[in-house]
Amino acid sequence: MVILTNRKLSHYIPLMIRIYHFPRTRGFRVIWLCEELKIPYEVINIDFAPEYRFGKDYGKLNPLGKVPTLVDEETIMSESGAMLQYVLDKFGGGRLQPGADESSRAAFLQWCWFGEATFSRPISEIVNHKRNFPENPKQDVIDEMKKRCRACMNVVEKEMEGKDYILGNDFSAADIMIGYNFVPYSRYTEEVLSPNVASYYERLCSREAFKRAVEAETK
Ligand SMILES: N[C@@H](CCC(=O)N[C@@H](CS)C(=O)NCC(=O)O)C(=O)O
Repeated sequence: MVILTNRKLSHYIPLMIRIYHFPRTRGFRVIWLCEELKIPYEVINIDFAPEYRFGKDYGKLNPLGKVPTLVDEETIMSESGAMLQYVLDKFGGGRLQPGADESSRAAFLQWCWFGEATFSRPISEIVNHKRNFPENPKQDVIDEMKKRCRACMNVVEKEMEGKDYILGNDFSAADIMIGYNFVPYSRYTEEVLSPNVASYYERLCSREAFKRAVEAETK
């Protein structure tokens, strides 16, 4: 694996999956999955300044100027959950997701979508609100988003009773979709993780692939 920073995109020939990333953002999900599957990938940590994100190079890959972006040959993607599904389907060989005919498939899809569409969303609203209105943040907006974050956390807390992973005994990519949220949750709501969630998160952090992913994104 090679880690590059701010490389000129136009001078670059892709040899493996590239993940345009910024440390401690959603691209971590993709890095973590690649580590779990032990497939080669490359991280390109971009300059997060709007001038770069909306500039002529990166702006072509990701018109919303967000991270992550995944590039695999001709394929360009800008939704982390879709990237996970793409990588699982193309390189996973059936690992880390139940098959379409398995009874846990619906739960798998449910928790993957919950991870981004429902749980990440209010966390991001707090981040965006503070970033866009640093001088004049609206506390009632932030409080409402914190309430929504807590509601998501309560759902996970209840679901994790007596379980190792969100689908039961087996780790899956749904744990990546959900688990990514725990650090920004604590940082932006200023709340500690509830007991079942805290031990779930510890279990996730103790995975070798998780540790390698942390190293890869911060190199
Ligand atoms: N739903 C998208 C969200 C992407 C997203 O919002 N990324 C954040 C970093 S985690 C970002 O680039 N924010 C900058 C902005 O919104 O301007 C995904 O899952 O990839």
